[in-house]
Amino acid sequence: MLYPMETASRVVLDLSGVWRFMIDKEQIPVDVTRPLPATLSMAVPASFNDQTASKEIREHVGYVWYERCFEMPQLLRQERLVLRFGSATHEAWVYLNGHLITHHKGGFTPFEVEINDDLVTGENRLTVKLSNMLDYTTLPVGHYKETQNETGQRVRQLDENFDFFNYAGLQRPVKIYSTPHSYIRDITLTPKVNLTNHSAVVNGEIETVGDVEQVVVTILDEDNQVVGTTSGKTLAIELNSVHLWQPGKAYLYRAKVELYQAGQVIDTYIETFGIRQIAVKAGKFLINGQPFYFKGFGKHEDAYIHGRGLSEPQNVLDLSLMKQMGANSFRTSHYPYSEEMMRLCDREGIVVIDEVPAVGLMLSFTFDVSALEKDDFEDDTWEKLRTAEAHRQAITEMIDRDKNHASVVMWSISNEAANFSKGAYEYFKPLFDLARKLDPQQRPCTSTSIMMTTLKTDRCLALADVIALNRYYGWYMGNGDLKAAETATREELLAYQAKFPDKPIMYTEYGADTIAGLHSNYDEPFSEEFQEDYYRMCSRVFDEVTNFVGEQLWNFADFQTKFGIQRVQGNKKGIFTRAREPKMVVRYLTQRWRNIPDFNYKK
Ligand code: BDP
Repeated sequence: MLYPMETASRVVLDLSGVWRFMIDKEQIPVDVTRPLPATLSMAVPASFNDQTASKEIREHVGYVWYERCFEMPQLLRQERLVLRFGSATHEAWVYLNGHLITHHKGGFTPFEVEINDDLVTGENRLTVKLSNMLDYTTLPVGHYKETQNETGQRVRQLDENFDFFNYAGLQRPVKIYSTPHSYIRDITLTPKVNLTNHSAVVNGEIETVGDVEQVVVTILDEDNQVVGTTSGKTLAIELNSVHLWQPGKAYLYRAKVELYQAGQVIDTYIETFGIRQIAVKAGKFLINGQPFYFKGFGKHEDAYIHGRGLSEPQNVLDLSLMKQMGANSFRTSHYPYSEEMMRLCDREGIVVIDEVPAVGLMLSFTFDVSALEKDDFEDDTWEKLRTAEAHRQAITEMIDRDKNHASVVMWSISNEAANFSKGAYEYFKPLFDLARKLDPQQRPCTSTSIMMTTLKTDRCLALADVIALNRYYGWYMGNGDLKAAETATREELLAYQAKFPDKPIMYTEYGADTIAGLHSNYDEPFSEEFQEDYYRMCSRVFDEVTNFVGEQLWNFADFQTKFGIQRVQGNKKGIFTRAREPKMVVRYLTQRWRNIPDFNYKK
C-alpha cells in the first residue's frame, strides 16, 4: 500500500487538527444523518485518553465518536479522491455525510476508501465511530466481559492481556489524497544485490488501475541523477557501482513511476527505497553479506499527552538518542509503528524488526517453569483463542504496508505467545508460511519467546529463523540475585546454541524496573545501581556466546501501562524516563555500544 504523497499528479490534504469528540454512553442511539451531539475538542492524530481531565474518558471501554467537516476544493473534484487513515484503533466505522463508507478492524495498519460518490459541494461531514474493545478474537488480546450497573445498564469491562496502556483513537494522520482515475495502485520492489561486483538488479512490479498505455520507471540516486530506466509493469533494472543501504549509513534511491496515456504522463508516484541484502546463515544474521550485531531496544509508541499518537519530534529525538548511544536497531514492540517512523528509519539507517500486534496470546500464566515442563501440562490457550483470522489480516496488512522498507530486516509474528502449549505449532505454522509467502523480499521471520518457554517446552522453535528470547533472570526470576541470574543466562544461551548451531540467537527483551533518581548503597532492585549491574552482567554473558547476534533491551523509555500492583505510573524498565531523561545506565551502555561495531562483532 502506497504512502500518500504529493507528486506532479497527486495532491494530499491533511485532516489533522481539532475534531469534535464524544464517548458513546449507549443510552440514545447516535443518528449519523445529523451532526454529532459532541461538544468536546479532541486533537488528531493522538490518543483520546490523555487529552482531557476526565477519568471517565480516559478509562472508557466501548465506542467513541469523532467528527469534523471539510470542504473539497473544486479544482480536485474531477480527480479520484481517497480518504485514508494511518490507523484507527482498534475498529472503525467511517461515515461521510451520514453514509457508511468503510469499516476496518485492527488498530495499527492503514486503510482507505474512495469518496467521490459521497462528496457534496460545500461542507462535508466526516464521522468516525471507533471501538477500543479487545477480546479473544482480536490482536492484541483482551479479557472482555459485560456486567450491569445498578440501573440495569450494560457495563463493558476490558482487562488487557498485555503490559501497555490501551491507548486508542485516531492516533495517526487522516488524509485525503487525489489521483487520476487511471492510476498507480501499488509498487513492489525487490532489489537483488551482487556483492562481488557491487551491482544490483532492481526487480519490481507496478500495479495499475484503468487505461494504461505505458509505465515508465526511472531510478534516481541521492544526487538526483538517473541511474536506470525501463518501461513496463515488471522491472529488472541493472545498477552498477551500487550504493548499499547500510545500518547507520543509509543510502536511498528513488523509483519514479510514471503512467502514460495518449503520450502524456497522467500519474506519477515516487517510491523511496534502499538496496541491501538480508540472510541468515550458519548462526549469523547477515546484512550485505556481513554478520550484523543488533544493539538497541524494544520500544513503545508512548508519550505524554499524545499517548500512542504520532509524535514526529519524539520519533526524531528517539532515533537521535539511539544513534548517539551507538545503538543501531529496535523492534516495533508490540504492533506496527506509524508509517512516518518507518520512513524515518529508512532515512536514518536504523534496523527494524517489524512486529504484528500479536501480544497476549497466552491465557495461563505462571513463573513456574517446571510446571510447564511436565508431560501432562495442559493449557487451553489455543482452544479458547479465536485470533487466527485477525492474525492473518495483521500479517497481510503489515507486509503489504512495509514490504519496500530497507530498514525492515525481519518480521516478528508474535510476542510471548503460549508457545509451550498444545496446539501452538499448529496455530503458528500457517502464519509463518503466510508471512514467507507474502514477503517479496523473503525476510527472515521470528517470534519472541517468554522466559517460561524453554528449550524443552517451546513447540515453535523450528519455525523461527532467529531465536528471539525475552528474558528477565534477576528480575522476575530470582529478583536481585545477579549471580544466579548470570549462571542461568549462560547455561540457557549455551544450551540453545548447542541445540540449534545454525540459528542466530538474540535477546529481544531483558531489563529491570528502575526508578529514576533512586539510589542504593546496596545495589537494591529498582535502584539505578541495580539496573547498571544487571546490564553489565547480561553483557558479560552475551560476549561469551558465539551465535548471540543481538541485544535489544527492554525498554527504551518508561511507558504507561494498565493498573497493576507491579506498576507505579507504568512500566519503569526504561533506560530513559518517559520524558527521555537518561538513567545512569545510559552512560554504561553508550560506552559499550560505541565500542561494538555493527559488523563482525562475533566471529
Ligand atoms: C514482557 C512483555 C512486555 C512487558 C515486559 C515487562 O513482552 O510487553 O512490558 O515483559 O514485564 O513480558 O516489563
